[in-house]
Amino acid sequence: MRAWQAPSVPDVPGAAPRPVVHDTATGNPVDPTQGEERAALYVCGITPYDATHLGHAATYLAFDTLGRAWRDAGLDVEYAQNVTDVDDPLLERATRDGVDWRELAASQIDLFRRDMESLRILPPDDFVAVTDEVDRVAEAVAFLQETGSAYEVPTPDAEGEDLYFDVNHPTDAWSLGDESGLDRETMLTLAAERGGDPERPGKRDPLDPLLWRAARDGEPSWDSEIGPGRPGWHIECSVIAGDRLGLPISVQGGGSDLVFPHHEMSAGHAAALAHQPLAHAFVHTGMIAYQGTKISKSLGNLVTVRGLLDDGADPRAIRLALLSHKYSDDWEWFDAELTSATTRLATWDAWASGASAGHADDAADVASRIRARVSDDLDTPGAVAAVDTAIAGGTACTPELADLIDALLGIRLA
Ligand code: 5CA
Ligand code: ZN
Repeated sequence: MRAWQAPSVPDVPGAAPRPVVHDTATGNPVDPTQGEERAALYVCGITPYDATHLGHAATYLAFDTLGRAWRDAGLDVEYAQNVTDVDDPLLERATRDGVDWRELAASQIDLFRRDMESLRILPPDDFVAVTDEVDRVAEAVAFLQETGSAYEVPTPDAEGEDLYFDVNHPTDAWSLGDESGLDRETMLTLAAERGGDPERPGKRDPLDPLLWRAARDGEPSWDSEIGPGRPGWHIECSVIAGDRLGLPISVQGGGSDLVFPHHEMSAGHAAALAHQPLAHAFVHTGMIAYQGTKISKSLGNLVTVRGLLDDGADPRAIRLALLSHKYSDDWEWFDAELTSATTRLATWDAWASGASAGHADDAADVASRIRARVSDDLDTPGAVAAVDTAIAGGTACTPELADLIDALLGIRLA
């Protein structure tokens, strides 16, 4: 599927250090490329049933920053992102609003593209709709069934049977808990909250996730070698990541709400399919809250990128507001965030346009400092502070320094 238009990224002379990121699975900082020249990134994409909110924006901005840091370090980056364009929340919203689910998805994907473009987020090389990959998912599920990792659960309300993944079937590259490190009780709670169905009768283990949902009346379905139905959630990401990037990838990314069950189970599926770990690192962004609770389409406490832009916000200020927080922290959005980012941006713009004279000798040191901060687990607040300090200390903004700020922070100063 078409992604969105790429922003220009200046090539900046000099070398940046290779980025190190925090891996959720081990709890350690790692170079997820393991010294290779190629970095393969998969980020879990949207379920397109409502507008892009600031939580989404912050998540895609964090991985945009990682992509920029890798490029600045001279690596070849390959990036794939899915769109969950058939799943329960989307179908439920379409039914509630009396619209066709395909039209709802198409319109929200379009909005997402526009928002990503406004924020100058680097597009993925492969932007993949799950509805375009149904055959591949069915093929993978058939393989899992043949090799003993998938099994049927009696499904009286469908013609065929739903298929589930057996989390206890041995694989050589994964066992339950490897990615999330959670205890079983927490897993059960999270599975119930995040799209799982631990109460469903007939499963071998309550934690076993759905791989394939047999066709029901009134639900979309596709004919396939395993009968008519539609993909489960986690398998889509395992299949798309493996097909587009090859396993193991460098980074599997998404918000921390995906640590369990989504990334845990995606890793389990990948291991059962390919005898490979899904990723060298699992990188998670914190959850952004608004009015005291996590921003969520289902909760409805949305601050959308579109809404802020329509109210006149400079997209660079939205970007700067988000970059002023550490990607992995949970934090709360206050309307004042935008006000202070707008003020900061005006100061930066005036500085870059040479409004105040300064000394250029240490501009290169400032550039090194920004590079060092970003490559250290994407410390964008540190990079923002480095610019603030440079301005306060009377450093002039050279064209090279402005280019570096653009290349790494994605902000083109006036
Ligand atoms: N389609 C699935 C992933 S395969 C999905 O989670 N879609 S989503 O639309 O619900 O979320 C898209 C991305 O935004 C995910 O990476 C999710 O972890 C992240 N996200 C959702 N809410 C927030 C939030 N409040 N703060 C930060 N990131 C968030
Ligand atoms: Zn995903």
